[in-house]
Amino acid sequence: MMNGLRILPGYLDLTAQQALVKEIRRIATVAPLYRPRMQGSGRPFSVQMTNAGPLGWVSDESGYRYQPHHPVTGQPWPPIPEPLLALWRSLTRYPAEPECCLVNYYGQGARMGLHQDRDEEARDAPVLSVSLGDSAVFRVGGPERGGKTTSVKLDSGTVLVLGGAARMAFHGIDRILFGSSRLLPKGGRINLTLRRVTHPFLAD
Ligand code: MD3
Ligand code: FE
Repeated sequence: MMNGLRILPGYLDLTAQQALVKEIRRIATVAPLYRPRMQGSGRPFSVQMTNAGPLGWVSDESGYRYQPHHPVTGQPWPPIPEPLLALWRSLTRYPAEPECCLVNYYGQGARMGLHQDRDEEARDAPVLSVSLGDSAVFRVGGPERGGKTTSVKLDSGTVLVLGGAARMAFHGIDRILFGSSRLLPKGGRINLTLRRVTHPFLAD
């Protein structure tokens, strides 16, 4: 499909998926899910979010950024669960740990418009994504808005690795097939995205 895009359907078995859901429940107890707001308009996202790791991705009227604390509670984000660090080490050859695990929760009707991930300094680092729960219709294009796009269904347990050219591809979630999985008792979809934010080996 595109250079650097690896789609690994069924990479995580049911046991591994259930273990990750437990970890996310623990994260959400410390760092509750909240609804970020759009840059400028302040309109709330349909997706709810939280983070783990030294830096969390947040968005509000003033824009997108990474910051070390939860925007509502002011508390530091909890650590990235070990099984996710292990996944990063085994699927990327990146010589440093991820700094952000963004947790996206999609309830019924939630979606994410086409965008690029460009808030990170470490653009050489791949992005790793894990899908859990209800299936999603994922759309991926090229490096320019308005280019050709293709749709891929992401089922629970699918892992995506986005390196090379794919790292800067436009992408989004068109819709969730609500009720398609029984992993989450109340339905919906969780996406975990691991990212390196700062350039490693360079002092700030
Ligand atoms: C392709 N999340 O958090 S994950 C995001 O399912 C985001 O919640 C979507 O886009 C979700 O920024 C898509 C798959 C994904 C993640 C990062 C990418 C695809 C990507 C970065 C570059 C290209
Ligand atoms: Fe993205």
